[in-house]
Amino acid sequence: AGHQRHRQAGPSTPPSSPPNQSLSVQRQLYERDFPLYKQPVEVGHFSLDSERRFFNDDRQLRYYVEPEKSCPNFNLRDGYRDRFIKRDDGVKEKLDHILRWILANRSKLQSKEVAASSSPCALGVNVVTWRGHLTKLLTTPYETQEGWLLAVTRMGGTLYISEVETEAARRDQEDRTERHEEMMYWGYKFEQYTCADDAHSLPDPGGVVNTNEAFCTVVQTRLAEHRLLFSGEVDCRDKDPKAPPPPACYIEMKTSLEISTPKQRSNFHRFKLLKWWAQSFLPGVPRIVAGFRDHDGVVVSVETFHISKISQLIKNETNCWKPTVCMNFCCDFLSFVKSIVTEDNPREVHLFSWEPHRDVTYSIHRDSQYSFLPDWYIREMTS
Ligand code: 0WD
Ligand code: CA
Repeated sequence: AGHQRHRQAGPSTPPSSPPNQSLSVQRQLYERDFPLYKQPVEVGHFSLDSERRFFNDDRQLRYYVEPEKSCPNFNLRDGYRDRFIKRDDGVKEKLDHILRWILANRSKLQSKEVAASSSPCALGVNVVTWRGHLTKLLTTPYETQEGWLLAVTRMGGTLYISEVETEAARRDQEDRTERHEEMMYWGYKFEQYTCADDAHSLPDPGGVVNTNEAFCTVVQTRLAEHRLLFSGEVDCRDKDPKAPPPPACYIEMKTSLEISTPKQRSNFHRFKLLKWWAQSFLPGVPRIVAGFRDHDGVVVSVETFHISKISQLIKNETNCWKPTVCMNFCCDFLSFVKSIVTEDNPREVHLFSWEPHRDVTYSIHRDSQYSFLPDWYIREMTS
């Protein structure tokens, strides 16, 4: 079990100014100018095949095929019983795929600037994580339902951030209804109706949906002083060979209940678009293709959302979210983590924890169940 650490000064904090021991998530604290967020650059990608095997290539990348009609009548329930192979979500992969990618591509990462600097950090980045974990941070100031646990380890000057499932999330997963279980399939089925395996072929709605398969982009960017390296799953790309290079050619696919009342529209803007925006803004994916479905899982319309236009779209909504609050909170959280996690030790984990209506706090664990950097990675990076 962990214990709250009492004030302890690290190398970057003189004894006279110990780091704060908690971080507030109150929105008004983050309403300032939009922080610097450099255009994300794709530094690589990888694929996970139907058996969840890692490949350092883009074999799983798919190509978007615009539906024939704007009202396409896709039945998202088709194949749920007989043509669906679901990934085993009991297997916790933590950062493993990203770490494999890093080992296979180390030479591409170390810039001259880093190699020449006086305090070289092995990778030249401050933070390594999944895009999905950063999405959770961006939406935290507006989240009232679900908390999170993020495990952090510093090694070679880089902070590795990996999510730990909360008790509440584990319960929710166990209590999922049959209907909810099926609805989780609908998003993948929509991808199958709209994505083809290569630029010249058509989607195959008669095939099997296998959620082991994934194509992930690895991007590098900077949020204020934090150099970030993260990976995110990408649904498909523009099939035009003249489309801009990644990540600008990527497209995120989503499904959502059709909007029929002003209340539904307002909720869509205030809650769903926040999550959609945060997820795609982070890696620089410029557009989302949304399939609006009815209660029976039939897609009744398809609409494109441009990420750069979402903040305009929501401006007339009262009590709405602000991109600047999301980004400033994430930036301050990373600075908070950096001030707390000062010991370079792959076996130590600081577990940052947050529940709605609370501050972010942390506990420290050594050689515990929370350690997440695998030996094969530690060995390779410290030799
Ligand atoms: O084991 C874990 N605790 C996690 C594993 C947590 C988060 C991610 N992952 C892994 C999976 O290997 C997955 O391939 O990350 C990959 C996706 O990472 P991400 O892009 O950082 O995650 P996120 O942005 O939350 O999700 C992107 C897509 C989702 O699409 P929608 O449109 O529903 O947001 O990745 C899928 C899902 O299709 N996805 C997952 N696939 C497999 N395992 C998972 C997951 N745990 N979470 C989301
Ligand atoms: Ca998606």
